[in-house]
Amino acid sequence: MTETLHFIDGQFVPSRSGKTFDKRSPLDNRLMGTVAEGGREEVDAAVLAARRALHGDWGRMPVDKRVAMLHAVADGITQRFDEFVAAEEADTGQPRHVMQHAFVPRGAANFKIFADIIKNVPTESFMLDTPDGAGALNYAIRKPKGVVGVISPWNAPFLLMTWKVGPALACGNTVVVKPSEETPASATLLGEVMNSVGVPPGVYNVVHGHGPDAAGEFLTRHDEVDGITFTGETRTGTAIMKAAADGIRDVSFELGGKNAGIVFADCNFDDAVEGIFRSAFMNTGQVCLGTERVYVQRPIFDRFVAALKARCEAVHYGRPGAPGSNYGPLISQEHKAKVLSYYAKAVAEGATLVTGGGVPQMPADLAAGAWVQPTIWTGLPETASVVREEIFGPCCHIRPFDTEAEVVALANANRYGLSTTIWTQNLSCAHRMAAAIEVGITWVNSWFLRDLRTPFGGSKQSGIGREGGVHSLEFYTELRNVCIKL
Ligand code: NAD
Ligand code: 6OD
Repeated sequence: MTETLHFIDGQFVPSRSGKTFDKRSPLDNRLMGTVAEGGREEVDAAVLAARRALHGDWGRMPVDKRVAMLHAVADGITQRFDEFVAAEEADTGQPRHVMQHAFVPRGAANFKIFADIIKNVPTESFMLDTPDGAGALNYAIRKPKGVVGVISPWNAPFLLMTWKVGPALACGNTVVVKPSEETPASATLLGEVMNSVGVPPGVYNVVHGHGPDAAGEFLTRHDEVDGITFTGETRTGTAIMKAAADGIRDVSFELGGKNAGIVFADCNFDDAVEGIFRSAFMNTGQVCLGTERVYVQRPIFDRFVAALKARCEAVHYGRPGAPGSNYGPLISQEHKAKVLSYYAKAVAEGATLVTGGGVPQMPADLAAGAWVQPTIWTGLPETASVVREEIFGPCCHIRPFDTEAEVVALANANRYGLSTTIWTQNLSCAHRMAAAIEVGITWVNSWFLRDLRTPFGGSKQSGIGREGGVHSLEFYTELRNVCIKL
């Protein structure tokens, strides 16, 4: 049994109230331990510690030293790689290879990339002509935004939390993180790394707890928080934006998606099947960039559906690291109930069930876990719930199309605009599609292939702002202009 504590001002502490909540394993619903339930007092203590650090050692630290420290954080993560993998595995139940090859290495990379970027960022300057001929020099300086509230979800906890904390710290801010209540472990472990490499107390703080009327909301409403960066559901984004409006605080949002995968008849067939399989079913479909709507050009439609069905039926459910296991459970019993309610709705609304649609037969020791089958439907209109709404589970609806214009209209007819994946060997078609589809990220013949220097974020109701590379600086710094009359 574990006891997960807050990390405030460099110390691991319980809640003053003594309140905790239970953490259960997604694999078998076993009680794994308790997590401190933060309230106003913990949020207040963390934010004030962050404010002190901002004006103290961290604020005064030369950039070179800060950059070296963030490299040391990245190295510290790498040195404790197996512990981070174990923490993520225990919280999410996802396959070990996903943690080892994708999610945990990104934690270290998220610190390195922004440390390197901050060393090399130029600022603009202008020479102004003045009537007396002397001129005036304008130049911009970048300052940290201040105390940044980071609110993160459970689906790729360490990757997504460090994707915010890395640039925030690189830019000289201090942070208070409120990780998802479902996945508290890796954020807490990172506190140990911060202490071990000498990051000053108060620079990185973690308060555990829930969202509405709890630690999450208290953080977003705190007067001493200068900006809020959030990844999660669109409707939570709405609540956070309202809270931020009260203090005129800036927000950066990475929200939900209902992403289209588009497969043209001229694609490399095997690559497309594998690519769509990954985009729809990796992490048990719990990826914001994942594909829940698939459009396949008519000449290859039946063959594609059959191939994807076969791929789904070949998954191996199991514990992370068990021989052959490549498919995990959903995050929780609540999420399982939500996904299964969509499985029922799809059938009620007239779907043809190609595969899945329920709960797999599991061995006795895993039977109580949050397992659901990878599921494919066809035959639904675009108005059906499972075609319009984000489910965030291992499922997709596949529909045939004939022309480029038709599929562009289908893909765009949704309130979300996060990402798309397009499979074709016709590069001109790929360029036309990329320009026409209303999303923040288009992948062609690939999916979730990330270059951290590029702008990342969502269009429409999938987000506000772009992070990644120098774009992260737009949120995590304030630009000030200085004008000197010569
Ligand atoms: P969620 O919105 O339920 O929770 C995210 C975080 O917000 C949690 O820490 C939660 O405690 C907190 N929270 C909830 N209500 C709050 C409130 N009123 N005030 C302050 N904090 C609050 O999301 P989730 O279920 O953890 O994650 C899944 C969602 O995240 C999906 O919609 C997915 O698409 C989205 N997501 C988006 C991206 C992206 O890059 N666009 C990435 C990952 C996940
Ligand atoms: O790769 C990233 O930076 C990122 N934010 C990924 C989001 C994954 C969503 O589940």
